[in-house]
Amino acid sequence: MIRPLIRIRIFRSYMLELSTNLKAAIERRRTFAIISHPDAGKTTLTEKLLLYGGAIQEAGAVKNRRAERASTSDWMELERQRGISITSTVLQFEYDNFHLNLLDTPGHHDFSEDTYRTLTAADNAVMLVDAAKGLETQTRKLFEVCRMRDIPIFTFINKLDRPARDSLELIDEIERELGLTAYAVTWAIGEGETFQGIYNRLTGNVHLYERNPRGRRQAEERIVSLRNAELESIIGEKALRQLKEDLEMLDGAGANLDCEAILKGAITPVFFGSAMTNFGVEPFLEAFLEFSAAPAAHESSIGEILPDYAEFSGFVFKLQANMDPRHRDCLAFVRICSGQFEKDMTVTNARTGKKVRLTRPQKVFARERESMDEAFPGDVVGLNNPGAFAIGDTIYTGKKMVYPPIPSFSPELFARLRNTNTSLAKKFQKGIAQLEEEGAVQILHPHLGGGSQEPILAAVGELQFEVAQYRLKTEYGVETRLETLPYTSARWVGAGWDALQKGKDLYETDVFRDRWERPVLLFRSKWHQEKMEERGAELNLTSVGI
Ligand SMILES: Nc1nc2c(ncn2[C@@H]2O[C@H](COP(=O)(O)OP(=O)(O)OP(=O)(O)O)[C@@H](O)[C@H]2O)c(=O)[nH]1
Ligand SMILES: [Mg+2]
Repeated sequence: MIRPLIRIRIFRSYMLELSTNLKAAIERRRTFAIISHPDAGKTTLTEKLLLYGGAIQEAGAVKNRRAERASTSDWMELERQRGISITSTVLQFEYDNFHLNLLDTPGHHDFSEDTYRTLTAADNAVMLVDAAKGLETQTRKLFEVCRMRDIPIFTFINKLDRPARDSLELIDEIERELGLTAYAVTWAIGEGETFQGIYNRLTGNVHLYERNPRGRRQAEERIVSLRNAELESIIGEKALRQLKEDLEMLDGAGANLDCEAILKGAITPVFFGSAMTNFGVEPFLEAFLEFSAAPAAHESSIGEILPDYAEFSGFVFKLQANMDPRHRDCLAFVRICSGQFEKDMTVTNARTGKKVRLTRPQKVFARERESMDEAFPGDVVGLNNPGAFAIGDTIYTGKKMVYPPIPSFSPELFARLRNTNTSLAKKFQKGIAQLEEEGAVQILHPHLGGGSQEPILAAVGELQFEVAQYRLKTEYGVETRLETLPYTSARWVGAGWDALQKGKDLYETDVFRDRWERPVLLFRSKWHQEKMEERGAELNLTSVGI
């Protein structure tokens, strides 16, 4: 029999050990999203980071030729056919005693809602820039989202193996257009045909690489100090002269690599390289781990929640069904914000107030998953509890709390989907409900009135319709026909149904319900929308449902 005092001591030392474990686990975690305009090379860089992290033995290509391995993160068949990312992907891997959660996002504007949701789960962003193109529209927009959250932003200037714009000019463009200081951590030696490697300003070393077919394996690397007298004969007199001139300019610019400023997102460390040939990938990863933010505090309804808060909490930022054709289930992706996560733990869903036992948590690696027993703040876990979760849900133990909602986008395109085979009505409905739940597309239901009572699809971009049709066909076996509708915008009625029913003239506006039974008005022109906003101030119209 253990005496009470000793029991308390044992309990205290057990709690102390738990909190020390938690702190150490948090320190080891880095959670980051890769963002940019389409085609800058996010999925390719993701693949190479996995290669250097030892998570894959051979890197696949985005547009794989026959018999060639496909990239890990573009797992969906349509992504592989098109060579673009459609949905964000979660990948976990280890590197040098760090535990990384990488989120590869789609760059295409039509999928930006998915990208924005995924960004809420990231503590750091890696912004890719195509060296030939410089900053592009989507990159600028996504940068602004990161800036609003003040997260550290690392810039990787990619595709140096192809003709590129002047490096100093690119740095200048980032500083001018994004209004932040850019500090070049690595610098390209040559470009296009003459791209030989990079210089690392942190170590004073030159990294020279050998190319291998599409960079399937780690690049053979030779590291030489800038001070080594043989460097000139290795890289050539012209390249060395250019490098020294550039470095003088950079040093003259006088910026410092201030850790605090990086963590606040005021300085972006810049790296040059080529994800395809693996040049500069490892020096980038090493510096990223040194300067990036570990999981930090999150705002909540009960104040700031620190990651080492003893109670578990997290939020659902993504749902995805049918990733594994053998299971055909739906996974909820949860970003853990505080406390230790354990298999079989019981949490409360703040939206429904229901308790849920998390019996089958999964570690996610693109479409692959494996069961897991524990996870820590910063980690993304996959939960398989059918119907229990919606995007934006907060789950917690202990005191009731809610994390801020995840913003949704205002749809601008509307269409009706017709099921061409009525005997498949059930499957069609199931598929539509699933796409709605995932937020792959929004579904609106007509409210009373004459005309068709069929639900309609609402999207930010055309490609969302295409993906919906494709997924209905491949995942549910339902062929559909798309009929576009003449609406141009939607507004949610913040004041609710009562206000709407007080007999306002709706000026040819149609009334719909969203999945949460909230009233939505669809307009046939900007003019109609503005007129309604002007005359119906008491309806409190908003561009998204809140
Ligand atoms: N030459 C060259 N091509 C590259 C490099 N990195 C990526 N690419 C190619 O650029 C194309 C787009 O690459 P992705 O990795 O799919 O780009 P992404 O940013 O993931 O594109 P989305 O996800 O669709 O926004 C592919 O054909 C890649 O092979 C590079 O370093 N050099
Ligand atoms: Mg991609």
